[in-house]
Amino acid sequence: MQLLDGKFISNKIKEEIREEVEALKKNGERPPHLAAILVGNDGASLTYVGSKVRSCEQIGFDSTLIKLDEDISEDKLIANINKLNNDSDIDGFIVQLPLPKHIDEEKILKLVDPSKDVDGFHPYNFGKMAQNLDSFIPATPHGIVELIKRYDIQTEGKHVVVIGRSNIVGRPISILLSNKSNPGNSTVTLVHSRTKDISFYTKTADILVVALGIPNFLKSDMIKKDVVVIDVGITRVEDLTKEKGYKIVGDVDFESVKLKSSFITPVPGGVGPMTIAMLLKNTLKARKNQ
Ligand code: L34
Repeated sequence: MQLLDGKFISNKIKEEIREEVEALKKNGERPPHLAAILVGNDGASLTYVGSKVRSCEQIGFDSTLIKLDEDISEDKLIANINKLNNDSDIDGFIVQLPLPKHIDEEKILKLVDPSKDVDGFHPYNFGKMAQNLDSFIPATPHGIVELIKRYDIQTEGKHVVVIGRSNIVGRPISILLSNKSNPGNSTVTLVHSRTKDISFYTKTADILVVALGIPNFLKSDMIKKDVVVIDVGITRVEDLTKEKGYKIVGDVDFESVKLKSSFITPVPGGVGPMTIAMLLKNTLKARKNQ
């Protein structure tokens, strides 16, 4: 078993971007500028957005964090989005999800200018991705593809089973790995909550992407030997022995599954840090496109 060390690879990517930013600045150009809108005070969202802003500082990006009240009206949120769309100093921005229930997420994501949509959630970018055209690829699936690439894991002709069909992870990674590309060219099966007998499919997988948000869902009796396991789950579970009062648990029963797998991502330190690195990469791309 070999660990897919997302923490290590993400630091490498950040260093690569930092060097590019330095070169931009030496050329007299301004650095990329990322903005993030955070609505409410969800603990996990605060951590993720905080980490995104800190990473910007590390690599020489400008960043702007816009914190809005949990009970902000949809109209006021939209006004903030329009402002960022029209601000030529901002290269890209994200609206951190989830949003409070009274706000229509789908409506909001459609209002982000596709040229600043560094999350790749706008239907325009999602459609381009699905047609294998150049676009912003959502950071988490983009990070998974990059991890596979950097560890030189072969995907052509392999059976990839994706568990979960979210717009953020399951659906896009299933598209990316079935695209005519490298990594890609896989035979992809997408299973979900309405699939009959998920184990039937997971047992035939060469590569498994587990993104359904149920801690320890994937057990070792559901996989064949030497499978590559990508764990996208990241649930906070109360643990009073820890300083923060919780621990982070993935969707994979790591201790048993690792014994049967060829490669496996840890949680934390796997896909999470890669998500942040690829958001930065998308922001650099947005800057260059301007
Ligand atoms: N708009 N909303 C938007 N874009 C995104 O790309 C996200 N996502 C997901 C949630 N909502 C979003 C993220 O940023 C998930 N996500 C994310 C980002 C970073 C990490 C995890 C999820 C991360 O850094 N995870 C660390 C542990 C962090 C901790 O201590 O909680 C890890 O090592 O996995």
